[in-house]
Order: sequence, then structure tokens, then C-alpha cells
Amino acid sequence: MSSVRSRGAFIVIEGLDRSGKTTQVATLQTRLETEGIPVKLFKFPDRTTTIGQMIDSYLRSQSELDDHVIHLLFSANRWELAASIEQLLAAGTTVLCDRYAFSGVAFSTAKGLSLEWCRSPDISLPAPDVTLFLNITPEQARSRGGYGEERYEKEELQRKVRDVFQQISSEFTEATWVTIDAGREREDVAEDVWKIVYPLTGGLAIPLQRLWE
Ligand code: FDM
Repeated sequence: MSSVRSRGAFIVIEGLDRSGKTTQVATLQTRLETEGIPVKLFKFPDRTTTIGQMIDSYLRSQSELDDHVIHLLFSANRWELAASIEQLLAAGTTVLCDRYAFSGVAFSTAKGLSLEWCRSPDISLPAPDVTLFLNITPEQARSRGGYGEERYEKEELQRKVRDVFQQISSEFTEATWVTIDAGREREDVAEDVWKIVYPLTGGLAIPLQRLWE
């Protein structure tokens, strides 16, 4: 009888700008490490690769690229790390990902590209076991001190991004896409994140799924 070997969980954290995503991801990573759970964090875009450097230059408005081109570069940046993610999961490591294909679709669709077109280059990437979406209202975002300097850090675009994230989430089950109210105290948000993630860290016996297949 064939059996699926236990593997690590693939956990994606997405969130709106100013949702405290970076802090929550760091807190989660530290807590997992403290518990002795093998964990590896990826962050997309990964600006360290050759493709990542092109993305970085674009985001800091040091270069101009057609909307389709930058979308494909973001996707290629995930594909170049997909094999590493799969290997880690197979070895039993919990993989955390700060942003993933959902940011890819949300931002490019918000800029005016079609959602279906945006989704296609990311089809077949490793699918997360759960996506945690850190949600805040535009008003909360504003009260947290406004946006930064990079290309996409503008209120109108962020509103559109929020709508596309909502559209994307409607295709997932409640178990695979969890929206967390990130407008609360940092500790309360971290506790909700932990309650969802910790039970997944004991090893999963289900095969890794492919995104949007
Ligand atoms: N972003 C991020 C995209 O437009 N597409 C993508 O595929 C990804 C992963 O890049 F505004 C956007 C989201 C954000 C910007 O992200 C840089 P960080 O998290 O601020 O580095």
C-alpha cells in the first residue's frame, strides 16, 4: 500500500499595506524557531536574485517596464525559488512566505490587466496549505501613518488591490484562506496567526497541491 510521506506545511501571509505583515511574519518565525520547529522564510519579491534586482529597480522608479513585463518578472521570481520551496517542504520544513502569487494578481489587476491573464503564469506553482490575509480598512491604513515612497504605495491603488484580494479569496475555502482582522493590537493578531499555524507544523500527510489547477 502506498502512503504519502509527511511533509512540512506551506504557509503564505498576504496583507494590505500597513497591515503589520512584516512584523507578524517575523514574530511567527521566531515563535516557530523557539518551539524547535524547522522553518524557512521566503519573501516575494526576493530582490537578491538577478530578476529580483530588476523588480527592485522598477519598484524604486529607477526603471520603467511595461505592466505585462513586470508582472511576468514577479512570477518568474517565484518560479526561480519554487524548487527550493518544494525541497524544503519534502524535507519536513515549515515554509513561510511573505507575499506570493496573490499579491502578483492583486497588484497587476488593480493596475488594469485582466485577472485571468495575471493568474496564468503562476498556475502550477506550489499551492499554500493556508493563506493568512491580514486585513485592515483604508481608514486604519491612513491612521497608521500613510504610505511609503515606492511605486505602488498610493491610496487609490491600494483600495483597488484590496478589492482584488477579496475577489481572489472568494475562490478558496475557509480552511485555505483565512482573513485576519489586523486592525487590532499586535499581540492579538499574532495569537490568531499562531492558532492557525501551529496545528499545521506537526507534519502533513496530504500531497502538496498546485496553484490554480
Ligand atoms: N508586488 C509583490 C507585486 O506587484 N507583484 C508581486 O507578485 C509581488 C510579490 O511589490 F507593493 C508588489 C507589492 C508591493 C511591492 O513588496 C513590494 P514589498 O513587500 O513591499 O517588498
